[in-house]
Amino acid sequence: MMNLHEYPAEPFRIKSVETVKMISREERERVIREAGYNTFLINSEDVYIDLLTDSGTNAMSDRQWAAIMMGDEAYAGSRNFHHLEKTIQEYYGFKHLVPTHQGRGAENILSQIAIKPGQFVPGNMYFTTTRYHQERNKGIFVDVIRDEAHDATLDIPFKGDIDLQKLQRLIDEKGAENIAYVCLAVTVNLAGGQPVSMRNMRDVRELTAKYGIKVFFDATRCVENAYFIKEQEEGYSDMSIREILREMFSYGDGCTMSGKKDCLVNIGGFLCMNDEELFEKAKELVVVYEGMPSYGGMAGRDMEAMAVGIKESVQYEYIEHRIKQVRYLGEKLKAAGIPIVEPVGGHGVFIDARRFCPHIPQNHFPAQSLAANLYVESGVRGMERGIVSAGRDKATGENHHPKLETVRLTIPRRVYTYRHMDVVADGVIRLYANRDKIRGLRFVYEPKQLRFFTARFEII
Ligand code: PM9
Repeated sequence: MMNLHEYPAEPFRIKSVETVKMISREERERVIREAGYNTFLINSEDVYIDLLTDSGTNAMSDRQWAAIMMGDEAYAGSRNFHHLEKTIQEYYGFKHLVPTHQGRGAENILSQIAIKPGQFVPGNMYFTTTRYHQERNKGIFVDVIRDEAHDATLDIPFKGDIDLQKLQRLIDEKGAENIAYVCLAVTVNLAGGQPVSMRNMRDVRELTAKYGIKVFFDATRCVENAYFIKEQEEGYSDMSIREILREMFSYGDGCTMSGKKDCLVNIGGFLCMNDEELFEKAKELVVVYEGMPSYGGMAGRDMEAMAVGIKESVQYEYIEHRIKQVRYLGEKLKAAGIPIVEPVGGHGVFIDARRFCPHIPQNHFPAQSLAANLYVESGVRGMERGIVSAGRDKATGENHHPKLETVRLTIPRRVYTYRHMDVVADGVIRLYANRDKIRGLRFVYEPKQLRFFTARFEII
């Protein structure tokens, strides 16, 4: 039995609501067929509980909406830029800020200025857009996450850690001059939102410093990572989330950030760095791809809301509720025998499609089909995070075959209640009872880049 006292009530009151509706099962069957069995292609009006992503789906606070009215939309030198810059310096500790329209805008610029053709970019598991920009700039991504991260069944802390031996081996084999930088993601999205320990960050810093290799964080879910450190790593329980964040980022040279997640806003991102020369290069490119260095890809009002969001995100009550609400859904599913990635990570629960649908081979896209079937069963929209998301090897054209074949039920921040989580769990449990009826899929349209967004399928 789950102890409900472990799960704190929502640390907010609800001031504005958005009505959701459930369409009939027959309608959902039509909708998913017309969407080519890709949950990205469903209209949100046809979704009852939307767990596609935690990206840009945050509910902003009254203070953030008030900040929107404080937008200074000057083309140059907006006061909101200075507020955001100061907030990032204080809360994250990086010197320079380059605002972008979202995370991939920052990845685009960083990859262009920091990767020379043929250089290797070690990282703790790939992320779709991150690897895309690395490869587009002729970098070679190398996965140096610890092996355990690829095993859905292992319930151990800090599965996002970098394997230092793998990193050392790469440096020895390729030469430090052939490593562009280390990309250190906190948390690791595709491993199930798994955190990285402070100790590992410190060790990675120590190792790379010996060779003069830079470390860039993918800071997208850094606050969630900080919570896990406070909860689970020795020596950190008395430190504030804010202090933990500062220590984390002291082990890096900069970061890319999708503000649509842990900055609690709906749009925006940034690139940060301490190095003056790199900053000059980044500013030269931001005017090409985004906008003036003082707004990049964001409106003044959005920078203001982001500055407020960063401050709210480190409040303990907020982040404790956030992590525990996700855990609640995971524990409910586990108690019903549903195979999920363990332990439950920061931003969502990942259903293990290999064990849910053992009758469907990976080449027939079990997770893609499971996500489509869950939508029909319950009106809940999740997302495939498996072979379809992994795409093809650039050199050989063959499909990557990730060990993790999952459906991600991603929880937007401050949007849904525990009762919604109950409804989601009930839907998954019903589908599990009928799992043998789920069938594999094949492509009818496969885009060349980031195929998962717009691919279409049919039932085999
Ligand atoms: N993540 C997500 O749903 C949205 C795009 S993929 C459906 O998980 C990391 C760790 C991310 C991320 C986006 C980005 C890119 C970088 N790193 O979406 O461009 O999870 O703001 O950020 C998504 P943007």
